[in-house]
Amino acid sequence: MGSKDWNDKRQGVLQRYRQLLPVTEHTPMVTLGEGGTPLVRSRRLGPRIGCPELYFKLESCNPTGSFKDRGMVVAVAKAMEEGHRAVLCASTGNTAASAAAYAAHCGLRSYIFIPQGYVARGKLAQAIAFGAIIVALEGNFDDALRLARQVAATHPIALVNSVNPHRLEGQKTAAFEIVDDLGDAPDMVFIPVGNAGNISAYWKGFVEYHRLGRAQRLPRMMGFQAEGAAPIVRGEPVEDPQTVATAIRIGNPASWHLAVAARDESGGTIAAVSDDEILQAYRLLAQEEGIFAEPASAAAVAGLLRMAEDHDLSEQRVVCIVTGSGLKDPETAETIPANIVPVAAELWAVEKALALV
Ligand code: AN7
Repeated sequence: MGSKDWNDKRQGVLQRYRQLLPVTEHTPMVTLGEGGTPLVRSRRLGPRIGCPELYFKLESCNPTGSFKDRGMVVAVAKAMEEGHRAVLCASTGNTAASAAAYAAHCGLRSYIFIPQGYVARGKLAQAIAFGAIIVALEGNFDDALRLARQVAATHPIALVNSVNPHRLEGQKTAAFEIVDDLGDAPDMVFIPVGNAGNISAYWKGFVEYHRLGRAQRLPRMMGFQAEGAAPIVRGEPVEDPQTVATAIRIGNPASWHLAVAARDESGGTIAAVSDDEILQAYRLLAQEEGIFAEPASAAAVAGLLRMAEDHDLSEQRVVCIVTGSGLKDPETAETIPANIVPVAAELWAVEKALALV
């Protein structure tokens, strides 16, 4: 890899892909270093499940620890270009953390609507640190999004949820990077589905690169919802969605139709995985690969593990999207039985505790 390539990856999403984004001469070229995330080849999990060519796209390496930064940098830059002084979003946590970060970077106010009691601690910590005004609603994400849309419709505040098309534009750049790294699109992309924006954005990105001739083929989009929050799988909104993966605790996704189109046009699937499968995948990913993902991201890995049981993946090039960092959600990590041994601060005691003597 030459030094030019190295620089490219650190330019930020707006600069690196400006030709394929809604960038004008008036767009502020903002960046916190988003994008250019690693595509890491599996060393243990892939070979073990009969999928020797498995990669993880580490979106957890973005500035606020999730893929949201790719779309947020575009949405916030366009909000500034349009003269807005404030941004607003509903969020299960990651969108909030990202909106608050880019708003702080640009000197905008940020308003964040969250479902009270259902946002992981790390995400809330970020929103607080970035100085967002946080509205904790007695309702779920779907209530928060409904109210955010109503407020943005009647006040001069930019709505930066993925119903804002600039968000999906930014997020599609992750698909560009995968093709840039592999030289072509993979056979399958495994990805968690919540509000259904990201699966739609990836598909848009792959299709655009294919049209431009930068990819020779298109992947199958394999999306996964949590069983207790699986409206697309059931074919109807879920009134009271529940899952350990709070990021995707969403009952009525805004990009429902786009996600179904991505599934059908790509010949893929959208299926549900249980919380037990999510937590098992969460642990495996950490302990077999050294990748600490949040539970929502593990839903995609859970989907892959299940598919590997009755499908031949030996000739398939597979990419699994690690959408957010495990550090976001320390409560879930603390459910894993820990190897913590209390020992006196003496050499003999340490050696004894480790069974070395
Ligand atoms: C880690 O932050 O909806 O299907 O408000 O945080 O595009 O919604 C987060 C979603 C997957 C699902 N993985 O993506 C929010 C929010 C993580 C996430 C998803 C989310 P979409």
